[in-house]
Amino acid sequence: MPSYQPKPEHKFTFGLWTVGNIGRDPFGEPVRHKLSPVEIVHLLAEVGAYGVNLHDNDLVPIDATVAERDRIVAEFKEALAATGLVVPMATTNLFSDPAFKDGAFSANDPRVRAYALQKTMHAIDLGAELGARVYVFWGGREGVETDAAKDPIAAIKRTREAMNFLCEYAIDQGYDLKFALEAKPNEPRGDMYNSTTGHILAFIESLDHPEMVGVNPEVAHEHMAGLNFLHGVAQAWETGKLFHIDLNDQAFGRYDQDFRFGAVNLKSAFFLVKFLEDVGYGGSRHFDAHAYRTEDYEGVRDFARGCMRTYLILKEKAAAWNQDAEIAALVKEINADDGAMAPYTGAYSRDKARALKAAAFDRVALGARGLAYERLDQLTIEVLLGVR
Ligand code: DIG
Ligand code: MN
Ligand code: MN
Repeated sequence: MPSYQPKPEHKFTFGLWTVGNIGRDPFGEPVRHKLSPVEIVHLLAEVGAYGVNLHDNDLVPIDATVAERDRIVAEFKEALAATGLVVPMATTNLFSDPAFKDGAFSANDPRVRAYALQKTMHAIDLGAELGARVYVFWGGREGVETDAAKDPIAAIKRTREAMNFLCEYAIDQGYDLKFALEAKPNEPRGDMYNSTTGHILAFIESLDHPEMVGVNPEVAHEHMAGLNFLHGVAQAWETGKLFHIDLNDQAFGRYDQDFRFGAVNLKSAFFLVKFLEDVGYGGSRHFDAHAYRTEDYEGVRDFARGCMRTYLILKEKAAAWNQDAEIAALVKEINADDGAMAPYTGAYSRDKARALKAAAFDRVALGARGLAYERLDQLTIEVLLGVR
């Protein structure tokens, strides 16, 4: 029986805030005592994670002195050295402090916008110092409860100005960093800007340095918008912009549940894992999720192990799907091409257009053909259920 033991080459990572989540929610107080960043590093090492990610203030309190900051970072580095964990990604908390209650980069108050830039530059310095190669931006407060409060064009322009400034800062500092923007449609703001991965892919093209900016799609956030997560990830990948990914799970039409990976939509998790493995995605498999509020720290370990085990089990199911002869035959049949349409494909030409306009098609026959997707999907379900 395979062990499904996580290994460094699987690149499974967790944020300090994930297994460090103490179970506070809008309707209840914490249920778990707070772990220190060093304790979290050791917990992640124990369950077999490859890396640990962080917001600046997950590690360094917002009011820490420079000396305190340096001590905390030194202790954290010792824990990393002792466990072998790495820090592939870092990010800024621009959503917890009341100063950001109206957003950070898009805030109406120019002092807040300037403070957000200052805080992010210090956080980028911290991430670079810890060896991060990807820097995530999640605009947790970039939004409105009423559109009376903010001009959406102003919000876009302010965010673009901030991203251009910070790209230049990273270049000026000589940091080998890629920026990954993370979308979410709402929560904690009533409505958030850059609400889906698609919005962000368009936004990136308007930046001064689009080549260093990509996306960090999160399962729960696209599901909150009622979207097919794989399609957003595929579009990001196809344009070379899948710089990072936040794996978790989420029932459609709910608040951001950040469930254990595969805990709700096993079939969509399967197609996602199959895609990432088929295309050879080489980035972190980052679980931006947390244990149920019902759990103690043994349950938190179960949560973390479950994220990684489910990924590895689905990776094995994806290989089985790819190797299944009946599935392969159906996929071949579905994509059959006798070359008859070749004269009409590819780049436009006037002759091609003329010939195609004159071509005869049997529309009724085109519509009558059965496509056997029921058979193919049933076979997929049976691979997932372990009977193939
Ligand atoms: C929430 O999904 C966000 C924050 O946790 C963090 O800024 C980002 C990093 O993955 N995800
Ligand atoms: Mn989330
Ligand atoms: Mn996330």
